[in-house]
Amino acid sequence: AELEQAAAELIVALHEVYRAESSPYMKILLIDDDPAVGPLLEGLLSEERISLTQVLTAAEGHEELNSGDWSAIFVDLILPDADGRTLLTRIRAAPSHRDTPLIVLSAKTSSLVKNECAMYGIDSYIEKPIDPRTFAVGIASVLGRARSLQAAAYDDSLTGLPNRVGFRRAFEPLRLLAERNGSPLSLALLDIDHFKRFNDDFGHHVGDRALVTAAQTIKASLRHSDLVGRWGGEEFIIGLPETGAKAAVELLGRAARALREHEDFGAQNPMTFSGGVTELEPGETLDFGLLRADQLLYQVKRTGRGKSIC
Ligand code: GH3
Ligand code: MG
Ligand code: MG
Ligand code: MG
Repeated sequence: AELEQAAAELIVALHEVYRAESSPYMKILLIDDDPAVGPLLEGLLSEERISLTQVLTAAEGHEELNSGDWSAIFVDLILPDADGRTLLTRIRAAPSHRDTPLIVLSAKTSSLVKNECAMYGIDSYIEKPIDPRTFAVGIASVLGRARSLQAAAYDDSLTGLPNRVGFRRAFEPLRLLAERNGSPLSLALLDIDHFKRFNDDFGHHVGDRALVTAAQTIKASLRHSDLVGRWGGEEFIIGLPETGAKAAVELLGRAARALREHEDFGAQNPMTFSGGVTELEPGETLDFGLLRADQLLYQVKRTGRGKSIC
């Protein structure tokens, strides 16, 4: 029992690591010949999870642009070897930086210059000397956008659950751990029943909200150590560590009941799902398990829906 407890704690810790990793860590590039600006920005952004790289010339800036996937870029207009505006053109021309939040820092206050910068598609123009309060206001929304651009890579924006990429990433350590400990690991693929009808009856907007409710309800009725993701439209995927297929089916029964009894749906419009559950054999990959889970799910759909089988 003590071992089981330790294993459960380890799995929860792994989830925490995943969450910490996927809560976006921002890499910011600062191209500015004033060495004091870097530490100043770092101080002002101390609440954010960032790493800041400062280069002092346009030439170095060019190099960094090629090498890094930056979350946001700050450019000073007056650089020793070039006009910063040539950098702006270059940044927006690069496919990888077309949407990257771009902020100009400059002592130039002429509206002519500001308008020109606006045409390059910059997100914010901050005058030097940097006033901390103006900076905070100007930068909050820009960094918010940088953060959500990054979060989009791993999390589904509607439900907040890991998306396909996020699930794959978080599932891998669970799989390796189960393999090493020789402990069971189950995989479930769920699909909401007749969801098209739900949309047709209530509209897409209500449908979206129902998906969020379904995601939250399913997640809340499982264990902290279970990993729940959104696999596609109205499909969810679940990794259940320390759980054999039969036990996983029982747990899904609990989730199904919670959904059935949820006040948002009720007896008139019960929300049900069908599920395919399989236990991964040691050495089996996620995709291999998915194949089986998908076949089982199809079988449930064909034979009446509303339950999970293994
Ligand atoms: P079945 O029981 O066979 O799964 O029936 P179904 O209607 O759920 O299956 P189908 O795959 O035919 O349709 C899935 C529906 O889910 C269609 C699509 O409009 C809806 N859907 C998928 N993603 C979303 C979403 O993000 N929001 C909303 N509102 N609907 C979605
Ligand atoms: Mg300068
Ligand atoms: Mg479907
Ligand atoms: Mg469906």
